[in-house]
Amino acid sequence: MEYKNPLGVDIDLETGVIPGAKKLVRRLSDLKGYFVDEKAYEELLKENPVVYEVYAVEQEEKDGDLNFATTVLYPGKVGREFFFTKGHYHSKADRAEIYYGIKGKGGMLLQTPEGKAEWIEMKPGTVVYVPPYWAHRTVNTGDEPFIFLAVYPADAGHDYGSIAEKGFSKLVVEENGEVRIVDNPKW
Ligand code: S6P
Ligand code: ZN
Repeated sequence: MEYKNPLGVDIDLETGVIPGAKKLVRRLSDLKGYFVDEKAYEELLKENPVVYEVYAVEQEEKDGDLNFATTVLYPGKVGREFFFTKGHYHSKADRAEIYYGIKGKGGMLLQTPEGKAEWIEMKPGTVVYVPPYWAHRTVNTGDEPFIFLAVYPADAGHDYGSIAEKGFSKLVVEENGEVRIVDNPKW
């Protein structure tokens, strides 16, 4: 029997960086078609800001093993919609996930394949359980980076297809200085 080596790493709780992790950067240009206000999207695209970064420590895609990753989701809006991650189902749809809030303010939109949506607010210390079969997207509703840790099965995979096409049934927007969860007119 070959055993893997255990590993301990210290997440920088101010920046979300995991030393030695694989870094992924998502700019606004990677989120084409995701925001409802297309005019506001084209306008902000001139600056093409970084929307989020992911620091992932991933294993081979085998059942029983675990991956973990931090996400640093920057503050900002496209029109009235707050910056968010793409959002996905897991390719193995029955794989669950745990999120843990580290810094900043935001929340998670979750959705079943039938379109039933839930919004869960997150702050440092919040644990969110993502049950099997629910799509999940995080949203930064604050004015500083929203940083969190995700722990997920190594064989979960990411299925971005249907969210890229249809989005979520709800939008997270700012209305008169308040965070509101409203119906997605394009759903
Ligand atoms: C992986 C986990 C997170 C996200 C990350 C970026 O299962 O849910 O690490 O990958 O927050 O979001 P997305 O939707 O672009 O993968
Ligand atoms: Zn996931």
